[in-house]
Amino acid sequence: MSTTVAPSDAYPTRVSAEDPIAREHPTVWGSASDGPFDAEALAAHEERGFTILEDFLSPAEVDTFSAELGRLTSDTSLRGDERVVTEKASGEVRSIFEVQAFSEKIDALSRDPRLLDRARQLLGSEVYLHQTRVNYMPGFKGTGFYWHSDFETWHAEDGMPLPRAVSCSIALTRNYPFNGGLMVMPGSHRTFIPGVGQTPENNHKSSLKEQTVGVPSEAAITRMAADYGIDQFTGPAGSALWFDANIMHGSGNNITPFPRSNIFLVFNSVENTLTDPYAAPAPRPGYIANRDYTPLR
Ligand code: 6CS
Ligand code: FE
Repeated sequence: MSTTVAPSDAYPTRVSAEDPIAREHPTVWGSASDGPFDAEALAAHEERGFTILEDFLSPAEVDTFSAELGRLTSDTSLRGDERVVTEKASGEVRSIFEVQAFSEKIDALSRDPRLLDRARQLLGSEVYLHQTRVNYMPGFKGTGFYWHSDFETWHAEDGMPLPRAVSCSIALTRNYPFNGGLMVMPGSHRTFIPGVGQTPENNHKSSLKEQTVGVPSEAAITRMAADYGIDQFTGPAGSALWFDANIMHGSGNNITPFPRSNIFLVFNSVENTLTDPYAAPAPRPGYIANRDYTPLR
């Protein structure tokens, strides 16, 4: 069984074989003169596929956004909203998508020059928000995300042509090594691992709780862990992790008393707007894959 792929598909996925594809596109599309990252930082990001900036938000801002997150996760009127994803077991809030629609403060943050200037520099163009979410990984029962490439899903299910998107994950709580912190494989973004298998209808209804389609095999993960190693995003609240759309990443469960909360903003280049899904029966809803490409100001 093989999936016919669109002629312009540089990264065929959800096919019958998991043959790695060498990335033919850059990770950094801009240059040192385009923004706050200097040449050394850009070279490191190109090489590793991620950049950690500590003290990205001030302690006062962390308090502001933490209070905002608390307001959103305790607002029971939001529970019925499809943008609010709950934990399978406990029913607690796990993620809130399109969070800027619920919070003017987070909407303003997405337009803050500290973010916009860096996203534009990394992507070499004007940018818009492909997706936003707050992840609230509660203590004791917080479940993680298995290994995956975001771009593999965004390509297959949202029709994102190229890996010309970057995520910024801002920690609102301290990320310890033990409370479900994000793990990344440095350098893995330069290899695209096709998913095997077909995308079921309305896959997002289950994949946002637990992704099963499009994840790499254990053999591929074993090989990549040997080739690239595993780094963990740890650091104080207020730290920001900028990571390439195609980097292999995942997070473990959180059985500690310490919740792990972050704000997750995905910037896509306005030169990389969505087409039809490359490997799914229908596009995902706009709150997961935004189709308003108006450049962020
Ligand atoms: O499917 C998605 O778009 C989401 N899934 C994961 C596990 N990470 C990226 C993204 O938020
Ligand atoms: Fe992800």
